[in-house]
Amino acid sequence: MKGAELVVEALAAEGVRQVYGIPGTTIMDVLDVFAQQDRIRYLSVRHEQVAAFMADGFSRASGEVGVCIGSRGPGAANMATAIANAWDESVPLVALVGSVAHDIAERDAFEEMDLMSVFRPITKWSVEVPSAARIPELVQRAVRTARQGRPGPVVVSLPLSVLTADADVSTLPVSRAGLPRPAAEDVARAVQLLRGAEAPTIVVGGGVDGGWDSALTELADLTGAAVVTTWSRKDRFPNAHPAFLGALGAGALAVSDDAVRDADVLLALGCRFSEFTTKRWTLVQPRTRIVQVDIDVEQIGKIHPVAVGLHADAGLAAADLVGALRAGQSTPGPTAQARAARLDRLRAEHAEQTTMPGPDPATPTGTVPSAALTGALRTLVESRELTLVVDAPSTGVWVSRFIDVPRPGGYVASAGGAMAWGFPAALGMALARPEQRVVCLSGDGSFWMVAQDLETAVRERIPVVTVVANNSAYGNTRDRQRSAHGGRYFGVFYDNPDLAAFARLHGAHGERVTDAAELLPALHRALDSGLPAIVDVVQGPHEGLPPGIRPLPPR
Ligand SMILES: Cc1ncc(C[n+]2csc(CCOP(=O)(O)OP(=O)(O)O)c2C)c(N)n1
Ligand SMILES: [Mg+2]
Repeated sequence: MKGAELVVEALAAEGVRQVYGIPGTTIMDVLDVFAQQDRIRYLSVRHEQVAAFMADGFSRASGEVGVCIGSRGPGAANMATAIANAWDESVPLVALVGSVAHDIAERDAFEEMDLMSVFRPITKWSVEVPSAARIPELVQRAVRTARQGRPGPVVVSLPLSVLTADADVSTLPVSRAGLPRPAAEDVARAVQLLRGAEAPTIVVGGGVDGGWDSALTELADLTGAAVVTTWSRKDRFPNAHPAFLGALGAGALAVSDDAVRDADVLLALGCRFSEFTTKRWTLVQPRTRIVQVDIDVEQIGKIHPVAVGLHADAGLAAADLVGALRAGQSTPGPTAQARAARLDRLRAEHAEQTTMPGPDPATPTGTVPSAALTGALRTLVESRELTLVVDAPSTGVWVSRFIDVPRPGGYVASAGGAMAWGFPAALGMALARPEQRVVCLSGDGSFWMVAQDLETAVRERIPVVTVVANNSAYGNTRDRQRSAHGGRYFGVFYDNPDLAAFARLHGAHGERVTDAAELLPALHRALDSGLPAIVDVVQGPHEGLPPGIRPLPPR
C-alpha cells in the first residue's frame, strides 16, 4: 500500500469516524484516499483552527479521539491555538500535518517548518513518521497515546515522501490498557482521614467524566462532604444534589470558595489545582489535609503537599472509596453532627448567593442585559434537552453562577481560555451526537474569529444554534481596563454588522434580539428551524460585567 492509504487504514483500524481539515500539497494523497472510501467522513472546513477545535468538540462529546488534518507550514501552524488549548484541558485529539518531502528537507523548502519544535511544547507527543512502513505503528500509537492515561493532543507529521512511498505492511491489532485502580492501602488511609473529618470537601475536576456516576454522589453522602467542582467543570456533579455548592474559579460564589478554605480534609478528584480554580494558589489552606486522586502521578503533590495520594482513575477511585467507607466503621456521632451543621450553613449561603439579580435599571433601551440573557438560557436548558456550550464570553460567569446543569452532558465549557473554541467545538459535538441539540453561547469578539465556518455548518447541515452576546466589545479585557487602568478604554470597542443578516446570507437561520422579552421565543424559533442558526443578542457596550459590578464612566 501507499503511505497515504496506510494512514487512512490505520485511522479506520483505531475506530476513527470523522476527520476535519483543509487541503494543501503535502496531504493531497491522503485526501485522495478519503475520497475513495466511506468508513471515515471527511469534512472540509474554512480554517485549520476550526478543524482542530471541531476535533476537540467531537472528542468531548463522543469520548473518542477527535482527528484533524492540515498541510505543512502555515496550515499546521494555524492549528496551534486549538492544540495548545487541548493540551491545557487534557483533551484527546490527533492532528495530522503534512510536511516537506525528506529528499528536500533542511533547505528552507517552500513552507518548510520545524514542526516538531513548534508542537512539542504544546502536545503530549509529537512525532514525524520516518517511513511508510512505520505508519501503522506510529499513527495507531498516536491515537492510543492521545486517549490513554491523562489524555492530550498528539501531532503526527507526515512528510510527502512518506505518503507517496509504498510499504508492504498492514495495520496492527488495536491494543488498549485498562484504567488504573488505587492501591488498597492508599484507599484505607484516605478513608481513615475522611472518617475523622469535621469539615470535609470534595473538589471534582476534569478527570471525572460527565456521566454523574452514582459512586460520586454516594461518596458525598457517606463522607458528609461539601462538593464543589473546578472552574468550568460544573457538569461533573449533579447540581441538584444537596451537597453541591457550585464551581470554583472565575466568578465563583463566595460559598464555593469558603467550602475549600474551611475544609479540614480535601478530597481532590482528578483536579490539577489550576490558577483560576485556586485563586492563584491562595485558596487551599496549609492546615488542610489533602487526599489527591489523579491518573497522572506527576500531578500528585505538584501544587500542594498531600497527606495521601491515589494514583488512579478518578471514577474507579471513587468506587473503591465508597466500597471501603461502607465496609468500615461509621463516623463517630459528634463528628457527623459537626459535618451536618456545616453543610446546612453552607447550603443556606448557597441558596442566598444563587438568587439572580434583576436587570440593571441603567440598561440602555434596545439592548438585552446579561441577567435577561442568563434567565432566558436557564429557562431554555430546563425546558429542552440540549447541550449548552459556553465559549469565553463575560456572560460565562453568569451562566456558571445561575444556571444549574439539569442533566449529564447538559453543559460543556472551556477552561483553556482560547477565544473562539465554542462555535467550532459545538459543531464537533453535534457531529459526534447528531441526536443531541447543541446551543453555543459565544462572545461577539470570539465568534468573529471563526464566523467564516458558518458556511461549513450550512454546507454540512450541522444545526448548531449560536447565541452571540453582542456587546461590540472585547468585554473581558474592557473589564481589565475598568479595574486596573481607571476606565481608560482603548482597543476594546468595535462595530458589528447585523449578525442575523449575516446568518441569512449563508442560508442559516438568523434572529436579532434587541428586547429581553423577545429572546426566549427567538431561541425556540432558532432551535425549531432545524438549521444552523445565529441569535444575535444586542447588548450595551458595558454589558457582561459580573453581577453587582457597575461600569466606570469612560475617561
Ligand atoms: C485567542 C485569544 N485572544 C485573546 C484573548 C484575550 N481575551 C480574553 S477574553 C477577550 C475578549 C472576549 O470578547 P468577547 O468574545 O466579545 O466576549 P465578551 O467578554 O465581550 O463577552 C480577550 C480579547 C484570548 N483569551 N484568546
Ligand atoms: Mg464582546
